Amino acid sequence: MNNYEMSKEKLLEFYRQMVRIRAFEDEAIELAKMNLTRAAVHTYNGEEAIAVGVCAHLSDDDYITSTHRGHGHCIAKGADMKKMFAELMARESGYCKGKGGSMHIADMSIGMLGANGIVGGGIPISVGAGFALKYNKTKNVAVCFFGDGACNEGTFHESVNFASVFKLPIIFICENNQYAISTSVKKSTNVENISSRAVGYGIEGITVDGNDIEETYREFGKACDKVRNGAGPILMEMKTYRMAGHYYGDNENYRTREEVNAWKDKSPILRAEKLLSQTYGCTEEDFKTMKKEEEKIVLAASDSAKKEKEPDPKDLQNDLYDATYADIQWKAFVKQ
Ligand SMILES: Cc1ncc(C[n+]2csc(CCOP(=O)(O)OP(=O)(O)O)c2C)c(N)n1
Ligand SMILES: [Mg+2]
Repeated sequence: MNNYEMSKEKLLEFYRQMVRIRAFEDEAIELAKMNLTRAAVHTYNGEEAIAVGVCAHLSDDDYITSTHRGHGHCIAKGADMKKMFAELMARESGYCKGKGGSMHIADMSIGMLGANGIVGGGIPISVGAGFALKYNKTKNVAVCFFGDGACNEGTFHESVNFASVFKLPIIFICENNQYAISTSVKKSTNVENISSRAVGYGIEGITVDGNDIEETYREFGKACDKVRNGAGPILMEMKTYRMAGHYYGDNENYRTREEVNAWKDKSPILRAEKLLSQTYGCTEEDFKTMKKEEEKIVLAASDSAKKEKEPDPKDLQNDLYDATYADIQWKAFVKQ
């Protein structure tokens, strides 16, 4: 079996991961409702098949960069959910010692270079990572997740152009979830497929159905193999839909309920269930059991994070990048 064919075992594992991400997000919303989160929470509901299908092909030595909507990427890459919840609730044992919140979770031990509150901010970071991977002659890749809104920022153009010129091992993944906050992609972008922009950089562009786990897994697998083998960067657009509001508290007055409901039937979790029952004979009972098991794991992580202590205000100024020190070092270096 090659790297991208589906099997029952793989599909079951992917289903569990998608359900786990959904359960994490539903719990994050509950925590926000209880006023336990300390910064904005942007959930990944409806987009799970992208992170799961992509990260299945990556090792800890492959890098990813993420966005403000990063929980799904973190979980699929193997981040610790208790440390994530602790960060959301500003606890000392969180990924950033409770000082960063949802949009700043990073874990270098698994190649997760960070969520990012700056739209498009992860794109040039992935270029730096890709450059380092090539410079060190590795077979690893950098994967850059960003949104349809981010692809209209200048940094997208500069980054993809640079990556193309230097033939860097990067897969740029545009998660086209149809909106940038309240702006429909139809109003902001004058091409049918964002992947068609690849032509302008002399690289391959591919559009896939981002709600179909079989397709995201297979098509990313093929692209990833090419990039690992030196083909240079590829731009992939994964079409999907953000099922929840932009953030917890969004009134969603820019889209109709009919539109949202129409996408509910295309939910990646529902579609995986259909595939599992039609091809592999799984039952409703199986889905219920798996969902319950995953929810239990997620709730245990959340409950245990709730018990962690809050940071000591005395530590506020610790762990900051010391620009003054860096400046002194730089001046000393230049003098030599
Ligand atoms: C540089 C910058 N500009 C604007 C914002 C405000 N902002 C936060 S999320 C967002 C929309 C991003 O849309 P998209 O890239 O499609 O990602 P999505 O939220 O749909 O996942 C904007 C404009 C920001 N955080 N950073
Ligand atoms: Mg978007």
